[in-house]
Amino acid sequence: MLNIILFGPPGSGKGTQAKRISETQGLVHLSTGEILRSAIARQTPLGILAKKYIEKGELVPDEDVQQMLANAVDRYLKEGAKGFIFDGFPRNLSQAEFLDKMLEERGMQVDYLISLEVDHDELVRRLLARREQEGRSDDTLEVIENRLAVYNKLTLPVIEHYKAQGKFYPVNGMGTIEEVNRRICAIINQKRG
Ligand code: B4P
Repeated sequence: MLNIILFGPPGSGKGTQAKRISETQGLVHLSTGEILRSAIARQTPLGILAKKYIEKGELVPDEDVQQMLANAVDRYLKEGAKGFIFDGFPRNLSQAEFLDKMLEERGMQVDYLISLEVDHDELVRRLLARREQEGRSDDTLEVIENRLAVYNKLTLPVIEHYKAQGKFYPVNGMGTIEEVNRRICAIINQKRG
């Protein structure tokens, strides 16, 4: 089992890189943002609730996201998953504590957290470019600035939680998708030995 958290602010490339790494490393890519967007599209009770938060750039309540994540982990474990890349989770300290406990109960652990570091202006530029291409409702300038503020206030402290466990690996997230991917793979390969 190998469980990696791919961490970083909105627009840092978490989703982009997690998808690639899951393919090359044979890990399940679990994106809470993607699961929530799918619930919104299907208009499930969770989707109807999540929409109100996502459109404002706020975090969806912990209990709902945590339950959703645990269900997804159990489903993939039943299918024989060999490990996970967590993308967009944990997003605050209580989610980090939940993740540690949930994995421990299943005989697993977070092996390490890879944190993508990107300048504020570049984050805004990438998300506005995505708005042009995909029209995501939370990629407007006002909502992007709120997502970044929420990240700085609630999500950044998660780094200290895993630093204290000796599991924190920062990566320069500036540059092309290929360049960033090579930096991430270098860490994974070094850890795998
Ligand atoms: P997410 O789906 O996680 O959205 P995100 O933070 O914007 O990251 P994403 O992975 O999509 O973007 P990426 O940086 O890869 O969350 C959306 C919302 O869901 C949250 O705001 C929250 O409301 C809710 N939510 C999710 N998880 C939650 C949780 N655990 N608890 C509570 N609420 C939760 O890419 C951005 C763009 O940059 C892309 O267009 C990409 O192509 C481009 N890009 C990537 N790398 C690049 C590079 N190197 N150069 C140029 N462009 C690049």
